[in-house]
Amino acid sequence: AQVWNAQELEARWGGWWEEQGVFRPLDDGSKPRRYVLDMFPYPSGDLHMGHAEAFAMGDVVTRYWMQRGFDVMHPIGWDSFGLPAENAAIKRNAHPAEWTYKNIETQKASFKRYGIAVDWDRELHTSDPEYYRWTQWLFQQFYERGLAYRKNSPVNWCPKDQTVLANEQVVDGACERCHTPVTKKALNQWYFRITDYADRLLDDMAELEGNWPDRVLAMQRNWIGRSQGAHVNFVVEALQGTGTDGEGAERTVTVFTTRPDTLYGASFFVVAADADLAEELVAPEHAEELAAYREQVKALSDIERQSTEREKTGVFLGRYAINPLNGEKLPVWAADYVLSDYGTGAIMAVPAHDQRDLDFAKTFDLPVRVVVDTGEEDPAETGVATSGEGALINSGPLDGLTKSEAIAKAVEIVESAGTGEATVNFRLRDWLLSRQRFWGAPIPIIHCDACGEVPVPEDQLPVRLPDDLRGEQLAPKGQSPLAAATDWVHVACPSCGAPAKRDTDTMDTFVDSSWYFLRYVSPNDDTAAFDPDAVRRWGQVDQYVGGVEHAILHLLYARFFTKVLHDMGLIEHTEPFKRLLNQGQVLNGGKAMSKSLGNGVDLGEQLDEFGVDAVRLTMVFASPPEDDVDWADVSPGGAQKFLARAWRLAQDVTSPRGADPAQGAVDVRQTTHRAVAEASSSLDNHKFNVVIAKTMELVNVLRKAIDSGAGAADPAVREGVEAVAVLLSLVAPYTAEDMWHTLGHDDAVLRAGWPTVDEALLVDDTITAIVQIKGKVKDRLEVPADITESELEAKALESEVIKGLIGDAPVRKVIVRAPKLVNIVV
Ligand code: ANZ
Ligand code: ZN
Repeated sequence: AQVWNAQELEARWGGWWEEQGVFRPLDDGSKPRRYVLDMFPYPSGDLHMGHAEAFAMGDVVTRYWMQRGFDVMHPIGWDSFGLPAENAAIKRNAHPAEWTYKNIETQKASFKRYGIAVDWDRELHTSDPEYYRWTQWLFQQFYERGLAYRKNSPVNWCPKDQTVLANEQVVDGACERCHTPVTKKALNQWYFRITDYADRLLDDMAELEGNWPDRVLAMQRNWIGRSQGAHVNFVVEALQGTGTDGEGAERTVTVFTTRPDTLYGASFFVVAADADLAEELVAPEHAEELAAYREQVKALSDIERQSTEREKTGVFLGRYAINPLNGEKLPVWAADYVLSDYGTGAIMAVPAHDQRDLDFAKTFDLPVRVVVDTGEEDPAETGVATSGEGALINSGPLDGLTKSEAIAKAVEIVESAGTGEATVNFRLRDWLLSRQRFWGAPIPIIHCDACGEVPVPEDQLPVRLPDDLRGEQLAPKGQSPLAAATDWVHVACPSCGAPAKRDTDTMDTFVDSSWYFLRYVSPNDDTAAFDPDAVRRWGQVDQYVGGVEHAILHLLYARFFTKVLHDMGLIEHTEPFKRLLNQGQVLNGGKAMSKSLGNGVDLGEQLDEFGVDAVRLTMVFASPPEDDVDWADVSPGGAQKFLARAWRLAQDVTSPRGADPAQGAVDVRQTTHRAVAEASSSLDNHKFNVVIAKTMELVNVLRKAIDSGAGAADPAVREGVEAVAVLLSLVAPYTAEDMWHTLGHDDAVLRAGWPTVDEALLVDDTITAIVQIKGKVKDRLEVPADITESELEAKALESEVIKGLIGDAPVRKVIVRAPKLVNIVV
């Protein structure tokens, strides 16, 4: 007798699906379209367990929608620019492309073995000139619209790696790669003006509600950080020599506050120590002290600066700011806990109601004045600022008002006096996109002494990376390695012809991944980044699948790009990803796999030992897709046994194709139709593990039917086994395909179509209803499945058991949930 053998099945069907074009969408309008996308992999080496988990989940959705009759596009590509390739090249005296494309070949072979239903014809690499040409083109579109610009500003700088770091690359104040403390350095860098889209990035989240995980929406919202508040102007007195204002002139400094109601509680004024403003305001006798303090602040990260654990530090500037509401003079300080790039970089300090201000006031012995009576103890005594609701006190015209009334009133007063206005402030910063690195898309700008910034003409794109730099030449040296490629750098200005220089920075790889989902619709188009008609046909990504580590930046940037492209009139939709699924992690022994713990599991070894199908099935069966899978707790060996059992069913069926299942055993048919119905609803609710549980139940019933009953010749058994093959086609492609062909079909099982459920087979004739008294189960009744609420109530109250228990006690309430439950309250 034949036995189920994973290697044999993989050899038999590997490559066949691609030959048959099973994974390629028709794109001819004959069926409704669906677009499924897994976040594309970085080609760091071979596939690992994390990929295996993520892609197994995305594939369930893809294959299910294919079976349901959709024309599904499920593409794959490679996020193939980035630092690891550059580091490997430096170490091996090679070019980053060598390492990158070799890894891609390895990973690609593994993906094919893993049987993912992707259309390989759409494969893309972000490091191909055919791709980055359009990344550069998009940069220029942004540039023309004023959405890409250069500015000189302090950026995170790793003194060891000699490169700029994005905020997310700074972990606890240190470089995430080499752990060197990060400093700030003023540099001229490129930015995307994502802050122009802050409101829309927030507001459009309404349409994602319920379709994206709540925690991801919360993280996006928090990152954008909209604060409702006011700008209030303070006049800083007797300031000498402020340029155009002349000698002795006054100078207005604006603060951002979310609590204008507390204006009467302001007792000092603070500007960010690292802001130019601090230097402009400082009185000459304090200038030296400030300069020393600024040096000290430079070395700190924003996180350290805002830490509540650190002792507050600061320098008095010898100036006073006048409170526009009551004319009070507030001493002006410079401190590091106020950030230069948030709000206006200056605050009015209200120590009674803001903990940071209170800590500062305690350190420097500054006054604390309560202006909101919250009923709590005096902050000056307790050291705890109060932020609750209460009536205003010590606040002149605001006295007696509630917090929100006082906010409105204070805004009204400053607005009518012309000393302030209501405003909205965002935490979101513009996106710093330039990197002093080699392996990325060159910024397509030429710098000319006469003309300034000149975009490379469109017909000269792509600006290709030079291919003659190797090893040490790629190492970071405080400026981009491209600066050393002299032949490459020196060009004629496209505008005036004079000698000019290329921009030597490359783009953050997040730029590449902000539009790749659009490229897939027309991956070989060499006339445009994407074909707008094709984008219209496919629309949004219907289901996006990827890790929660991308919950903020990648998704935010992709959303931003989508909105800009919409505004350019190139696409209709404004959100890229309709539904988002964050798959869990694969752990081992309850912990993330890591080299240092030595608990890594090698995917290749698992596949060799158990076969692709058993590994995939184990991933999906372990838990709902969002939950982590602990590889120490699962049993790929058990999955193998189950697959072998399912596979044997197909070998045993003897009834011919097309036999009428209605002639077969009804109980077998009921199990089949119930399994399919429950699988459908579980798939719609992303409970993929339940699908497997239902399939297992069905396999058991079919085995029994074959071994006894009407046996292998029963057409109801054939119907059931065909359903098993279709259900398994979502997770165990090799086994399912083989079963399908054993059952006499020639076409791919993915083209079988989802079994049609006969509703009549779903209803049980009778059902067991539970009768409770005050929530405790007291009796069980066999009732018709379609019993009405009033019939069920009557039956319950007539039950001898229940009558005996209730006795003479009056029935106060009867809750009925037909056909399953009655709860009587006495
Ligand atoms: C007075 C005040 C009184 C404040 C009070 C708070 C409570 P969010 O909600 O995060 O927007 N602030 C403004 N700019 C700042 C900066 N550059 N660095 C550090 N802190 C800054 O916070 C806004 C509040 O944070 C502002 O409202 C300001 O303090 C402070 F009982 O003004 B508040
Ligand atoms: Zn020029």
